[in-house]
Amino acid sequence: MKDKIESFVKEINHFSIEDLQSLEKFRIQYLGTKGLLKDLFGELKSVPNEDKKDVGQLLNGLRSLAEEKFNSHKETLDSPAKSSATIDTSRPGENSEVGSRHPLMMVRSEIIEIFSRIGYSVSEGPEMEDDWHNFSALNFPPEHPARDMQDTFFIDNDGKEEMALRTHTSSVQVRVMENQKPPIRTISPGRVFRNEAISARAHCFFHQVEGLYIDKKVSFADLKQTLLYFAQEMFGEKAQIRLRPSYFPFTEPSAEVDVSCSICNSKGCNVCKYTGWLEILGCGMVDPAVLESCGIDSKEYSGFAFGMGIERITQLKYKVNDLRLYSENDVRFLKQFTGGI
Ligand code: 2U9
Repeated sequence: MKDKIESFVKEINHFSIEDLQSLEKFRIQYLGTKGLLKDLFGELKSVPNEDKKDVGQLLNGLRSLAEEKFNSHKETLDSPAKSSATIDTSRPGENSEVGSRHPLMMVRSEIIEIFSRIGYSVSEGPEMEDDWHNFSALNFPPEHPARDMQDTFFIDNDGKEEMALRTHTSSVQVRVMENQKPPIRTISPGRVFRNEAISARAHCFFHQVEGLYIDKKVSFADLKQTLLYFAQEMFGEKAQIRLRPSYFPFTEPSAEVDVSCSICNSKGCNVCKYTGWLEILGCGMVDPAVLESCGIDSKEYSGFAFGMGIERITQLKYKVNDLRLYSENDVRFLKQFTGGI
């Protein structure tokens, strides 16, 4: 009996199954109700008792072999795409979709390119900051509202010095000033965080690019010319800017900057709210107290700084009116920006 089983193992292994017909033949011959296995299990009765266990195990192995062979060929023949014999090699390939760059990253790259053409380097730094780099070195008074939990995300630091998610990338520039001697000409793009309810016009995080230029005899005229250059590179050569006096703890004097509305050629439309101007950034001369805090002699050096929200520039360039669209990853929105740099 044992020899018989061994010869059937060989027979099953050599049985060639090439199509559904030969598969059915195999099933009937070995696994069917009148098949070989049924007969062999019937013969088990006449095997001497002392051999029954061994022969039974061999028969179970033979049945598994036949079942596995049947099942694996059935699977292949039932799904012809998997069988190499049925692949249509003349069929044209399927296109895989090409992704697109995020609009904020496209505008970020464009801003970096514009400033790198006039000698600005790019500086990056941590998103989690200490009080000194985010507030104190930048001349924020102790009672300033930005230091409040309502405006800033503070982080418990296991009993060590309290940390915060940076509220601007000025903190990166404080680090540059602490580590580098002037002349300094750098921009710092990055994500910043504010404790705000999310709506179409506000978000708890957004992206900034801040700029800093420190050297001997840097003037407000240098600042104005740099910003005019930026506006014309970003919004077209006809773009004009205007400066309105403002206040920031870290700059003195300070200004907010508007660019002429390119949609209506400054004639007035609903985008510029019939003023002909669109606010794009804030700027000013670095407060001497900030220079001194960062180890730079304010009698020898002066500097200017500016800051802009990348979302705001993208909104004006691509007419995106809801801030939430930037972080929802809706492909219907993102697909519209294919082909950017
Ligand atoms: C140092 C000193 C001064 C960066 C500046 C602004 C003005 C400004 C806002 C624009 C829109 C922030 O994203 S926003 O909400 N920024 O108005 N930022 S001056 O001043 C600095 C930076 C670094 C050491």
